[in-house]
Amino acid sequence: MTAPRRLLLVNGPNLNLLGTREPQIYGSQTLQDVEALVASAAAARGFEVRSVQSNHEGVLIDAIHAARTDCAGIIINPGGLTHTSVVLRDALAGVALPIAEVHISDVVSRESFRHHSYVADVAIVHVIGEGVPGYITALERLIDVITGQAEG
Ligand code: CA2
Repeated sequence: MTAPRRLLLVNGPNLNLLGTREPQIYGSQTLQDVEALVASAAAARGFEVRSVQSNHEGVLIDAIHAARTDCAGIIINPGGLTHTSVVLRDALAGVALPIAEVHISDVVSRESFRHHSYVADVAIVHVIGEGVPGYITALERLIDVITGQAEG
């Protein structure tokens, strides 16, 4: 069976507020902008994107499980769950798909509670502190991994 040319884009809690507050940290683009940018960049590489954002951990986990059967990889900004959630990490590890972890802000230069990621070691791609364009960097690197074009 050929691999599906579909990716799952996951945005975690509070990322529905993008573009409404804290533009100095998260920029002025909205979640809708992010989803459209990612879909457009993916289309240029021949992939489609299913996007989900939720403020509820279980909804995110169900979406990750569903990707197992029809997606080739997952791009995820887990929001604050990055620093707290073993269950989200277990879901990502459990689907055995290549994962790209994205953070808009430079978490390592912020509060110490943002320095640890439960997701980092189950992700193959990490893009941190590049703002919203970081989602595109993550997408390109993930597709390179999926299509075997990643540098060794
Ligand atoms: O930098 C990132 O992308 C984060 O994943 C964003 C999370 C934060 O908890 C992580 O440490 C780093 C927070 C998402 C909240 O997004 C907002 C956007 C606009 C206004 C308010 C919150």
